[in-house]
Amino acid sequence: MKKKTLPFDKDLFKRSVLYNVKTLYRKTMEEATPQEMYQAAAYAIKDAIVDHWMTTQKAAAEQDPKIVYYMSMEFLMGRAFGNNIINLQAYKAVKDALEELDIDVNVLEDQEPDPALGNGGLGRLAACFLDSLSTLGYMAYGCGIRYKYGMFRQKIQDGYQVEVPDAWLENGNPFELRRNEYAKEVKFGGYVTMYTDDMGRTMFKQEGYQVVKAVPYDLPVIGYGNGVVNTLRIWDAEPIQCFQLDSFDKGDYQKAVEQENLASQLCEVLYPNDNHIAGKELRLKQQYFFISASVQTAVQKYMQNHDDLRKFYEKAVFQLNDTHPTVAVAELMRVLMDDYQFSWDDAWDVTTKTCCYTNHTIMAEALEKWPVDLFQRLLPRIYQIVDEINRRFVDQIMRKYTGSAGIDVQAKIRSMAILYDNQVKMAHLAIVGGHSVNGVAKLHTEILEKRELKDFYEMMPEKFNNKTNGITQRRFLLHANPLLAEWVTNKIGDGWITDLSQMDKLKAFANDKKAQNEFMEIKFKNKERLAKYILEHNGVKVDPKSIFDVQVKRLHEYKRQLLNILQVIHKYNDIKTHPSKDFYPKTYIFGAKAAAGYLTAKLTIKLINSVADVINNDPDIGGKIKVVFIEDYRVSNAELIFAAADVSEQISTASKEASGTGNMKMMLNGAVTLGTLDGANVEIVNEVGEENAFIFGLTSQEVMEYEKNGGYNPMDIYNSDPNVKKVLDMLVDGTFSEDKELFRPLYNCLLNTINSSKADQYFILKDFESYLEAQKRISDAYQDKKRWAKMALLNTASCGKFSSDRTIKEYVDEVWHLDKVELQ
Ligand code: T68
Repeated sequence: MKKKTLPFDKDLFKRSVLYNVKTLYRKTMEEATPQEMYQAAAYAIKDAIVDHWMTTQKAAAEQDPKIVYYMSMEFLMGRAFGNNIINLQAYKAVKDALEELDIDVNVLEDQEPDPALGNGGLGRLAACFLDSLSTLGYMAYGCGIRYKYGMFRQKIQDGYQVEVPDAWLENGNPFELRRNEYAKEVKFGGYVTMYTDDMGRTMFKQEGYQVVKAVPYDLPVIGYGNGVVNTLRIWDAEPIQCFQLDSFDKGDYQKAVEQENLASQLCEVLYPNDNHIAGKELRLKQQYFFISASVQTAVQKYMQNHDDLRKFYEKAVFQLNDTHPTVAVAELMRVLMDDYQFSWDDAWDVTTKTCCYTNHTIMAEALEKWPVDLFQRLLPRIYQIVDEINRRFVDQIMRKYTGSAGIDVQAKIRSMAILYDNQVKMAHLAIVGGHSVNGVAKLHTEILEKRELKDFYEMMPEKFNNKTNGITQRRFLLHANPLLAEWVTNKIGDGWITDLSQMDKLKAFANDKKAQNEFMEIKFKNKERLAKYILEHNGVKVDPKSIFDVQVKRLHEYKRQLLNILQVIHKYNDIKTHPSKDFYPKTYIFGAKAAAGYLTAKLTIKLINSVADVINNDPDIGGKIKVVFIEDYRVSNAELIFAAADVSEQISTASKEASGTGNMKMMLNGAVTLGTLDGANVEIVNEVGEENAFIFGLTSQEVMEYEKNGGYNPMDIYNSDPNVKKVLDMLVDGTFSEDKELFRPLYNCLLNTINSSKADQYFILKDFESYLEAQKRISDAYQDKKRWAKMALLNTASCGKFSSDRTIKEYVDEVWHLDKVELQ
């Protein structure tokens, strides 16, 4: 039976590209620049999308399904053009049409800036979820911020990271629609007054505030092959125009200027921190800005075709992507009580049934807390509501635990109150104000339940659940690795595109010599593709026959890029001292952005580049190892990198990486995991089998045990392990920099001679030996071509669980309870 595919009119597309070039630029195809051609083609694709978009919205209006609002400060979407035509099932038609116009689709795709409205895993997860929601046919809105500048572009100068603004909107965004008609007002500051309404009720009102206009821009999110198009709605801030004159007349010129400044600053730039909260006032403003606009929109949309707002939660659910959108709890309360005259209890019932919270990290520096005075000054009415939520919750704690044997009620309040120590604890507000709390991998959820959020779990176990992360195979295989995608389809059909569990069928080929050869041949071609990119961008020639050992992710101490580069230094020493020893060539590939103010992370980047310089230019090494730092790691080059990886470095300190998703993307592309038993690695190893992964290091139990007992003394290892001593000494003996002191801070992080309990907080030296040994096992395994091919193939074959389609199904079945929208 031939499967139905979406119709796509290739000739119309061609005509519309020509027409667009003419009307947008007054040019012919011959005169147009590649950027202009890209714009023309993107607008032509948008035309095709809009039809599906309208059909979807019409069907949704008729069928009235429940909608999920995925609220997130970050959506790391990556380029849209290629992904859109893939999901429209029009990639080939578009490629052919463009060829007929003498345009290479790849060249065109490279014209698109990579929208980087996110830092890393959390933002990319949001993007994968939207893709899955549309593909599965559920109605969803992504709600976020249209940052003028996204994640900075990274330049490497003299080995150092330099941040360059990311002006992604410079040439406009052909896929977006400005929806002025849905603009909302968002209020900041001022004070709260009380009044009695016509019915004699006590009401509250914010006065003397500043106001900005929130204007939504809609981006289409296309389901694969089903015609469903959802909306990513990102908000921009604009000054309320007429106000300026009015207030000038009233002599309130100062305020008018302040409002204008506020509007111009609000959406200027994404905070570039991953797993770290800077606690800046503007950040809280950003949070309330997009949440207030989104909550108002959701309520108004519901009220268009329903009359009983007490049943709001039957048609809407808010998923809060970490604590950053948590003011949604109080904002929904405010709208229900102040705008719709709900009683507290009715508003609370609706709010808790609507909100759900996902935790993405246990890193202490990422826990969001706001000083009460700042919070109260900026959001006076919201603060009042949070204060009351807290009062009632503390009351509940006291009622539950007072008189219980062996329970210290004050300790419970200390650990769970929303307001404590003059701080607003956003995670606590999210847990109390919703009905679902989830971690992002089994181990992570267990750690939340047993340790980080233990008291909450004991008090309200029914709220807790796990949703192991996933990734979309449409972007990370079908688009990123067309050769492998085609091979998989030839072997098992194309069902995997929307049902990744079908990858299991590939297991039948694990011992098939021909299949193994084909698989490795494809990997080789992808390595050649990456080698070309590296030559072009780094000027370094790498050998595609060498093992491509890859660690790409944000730079953070807990992710332990430092462990990796120390191991490389050791390998370098080893080859220098034993030049004739058999050693299989390896290319170590790094890619990582460091938050602009994170000095240790930035210095680690410099170290990697300095080590690369020394090793790549040392004739004694003869190319046996190469080290490459890929500049400006982002979604678009990630697609090339994942496809080419042999080894996937997932080496975080056990217990610190909540899940990881790069691990899944590499597994999908047939890379073998070299990792600790952390985050989703645990589940990856479970799926693929221990014999098809390389696991090393302390377990999370062991790490947590050490932490409880004040750490360990790395000096003991330094003194007893000559390998470790030599490598560490090289950090400060001038081998990698003329200035011997340059890398001293990294040395001191590992060996804090003043305070040993502050030393090596991420257990790098503790895991060093075990890591070296795992690296050796990898090199041995790779030389057995058959064994490696089988392992790599089995990784691809075992990745079924890690589709974001599976994650979304679990959210739908267990938390959101959405209905599918049916298109005729
Ligand atoms: C990541 N978190 C987790 N945070 O580190 C990763 N933080 O293990 C997990 O796989 C991923 O989330 C998806 O669940 C982040 O990416 C941030 O980016 C972030 C941003 C702002 C403030 C704090």
